[in-house]
Amino acid sequence: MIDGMPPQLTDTQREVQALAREIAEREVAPRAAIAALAETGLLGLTIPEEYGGPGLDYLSGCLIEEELGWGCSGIGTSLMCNGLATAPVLLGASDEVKKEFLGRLTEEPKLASFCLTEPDAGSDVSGMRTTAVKKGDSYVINGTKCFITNGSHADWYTVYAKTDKEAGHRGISAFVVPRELDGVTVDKKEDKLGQRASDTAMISFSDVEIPAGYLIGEENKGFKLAMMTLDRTRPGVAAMAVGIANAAFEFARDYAKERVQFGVPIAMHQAIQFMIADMATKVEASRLLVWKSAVELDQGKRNTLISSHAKRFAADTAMEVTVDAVQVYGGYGFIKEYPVEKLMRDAKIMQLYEGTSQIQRLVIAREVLMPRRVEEPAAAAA
Ligand code: COS
Repeated sequence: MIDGMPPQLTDTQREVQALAREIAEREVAPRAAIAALAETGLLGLTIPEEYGGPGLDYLSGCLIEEELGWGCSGIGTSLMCNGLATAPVLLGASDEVKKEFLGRLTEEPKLASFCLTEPDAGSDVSGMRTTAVKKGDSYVINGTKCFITNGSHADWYTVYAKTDKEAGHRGISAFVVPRELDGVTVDKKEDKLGQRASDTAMISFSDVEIPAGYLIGEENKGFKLAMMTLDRTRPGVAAMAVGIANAAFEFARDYAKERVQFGVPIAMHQAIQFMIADMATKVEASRLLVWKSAVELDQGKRNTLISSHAKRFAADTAMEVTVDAVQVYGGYGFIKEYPVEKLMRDAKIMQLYEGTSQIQRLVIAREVLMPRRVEEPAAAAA
């Protein structure tokens, strides 16, 4: 890719994109079923071939996420969550841990979850209270994590915990915690505004003892692993937001050509035309940001800035475009029988999870005003 130019998709990437659209149309949009979808191979896209995964590049992953978001972002989130849980493992875990836990996901259609957020620590990651205390060859984990996607169904969790309570972000470590261990409980399944097809749960860890080898990377380096993970997953979330926005745009465009008011299709009224035009521009611009953020990852570059640009802009776009799509539908837009109110409800989470739009602005402002050289943990160099 020439700097600043949109990438040209390869034939393989075009095939992946077409396949994802076909699956979204055939399986996702009409009926949501994780098990059936898992058989299509859409779980764990970025797991390398040596661990049994397809080892897809990030851009291909984003093409798939956009199409799934177009079909149903709740299902998309459920399917893509393994990518979030496995990213820190791929970045920093020992080969033994990678083989065991990535293997669990590639041998069978199983799920894994990423446990960072806590009831009192959302945007402020360093405020977490979960602790991991070293005891001989083990760590003992205590704490509660909330808003965990696929939490009720996960086979294992990536859990962040304080290994040094006094050290702020420099006292956090990451671990793999198998679900089957004593002390792991699913406390609460959340009832949500949107993405109702995805499972969101609260998980508690009460004196959960794990082998010391389940530490991911170095002790007290978990915060950076979390940030590096989000750099890698935000493009995919942004891609899903593009899918939602694109679906809302397509519905609004088609409806505007059919709905007749004042004797002409409403698409003939400039008030509607300008809304449709703005939707089209925003979808297009979001997609370009997403692709650029994914391509930088595929080129091995640190993509923090562009990743936040993409997540912020695509999430806000999804919200704006879906609200406008409801407006184009008028009163029908408010009725559940019509497709756009669901898209509007689903869009809201895009501005909240994996870093709110305000956190993305914070990251952007820091990167623009005070760019700094970030030392990434050694295990993550590859
Ligand atoms: N990659 C690697 N390292 C990074 C990094 C990145 N993208 N971003 C920050 N770091 C490093 C910094 O270099 C700094 O390193 P040192 O310890 O060597 O100084 C350290 O991490 C702390 O960075 P910073 O001072 O920016 O941390 P803050 O506590 O101010 O937090 C925000 C930064 C707010 C951006 C972070 O907490 C965040 O992203 N919060 C949102 C979390 C989120 O998305 N939650 C959603 C749930 S996950 S589904």
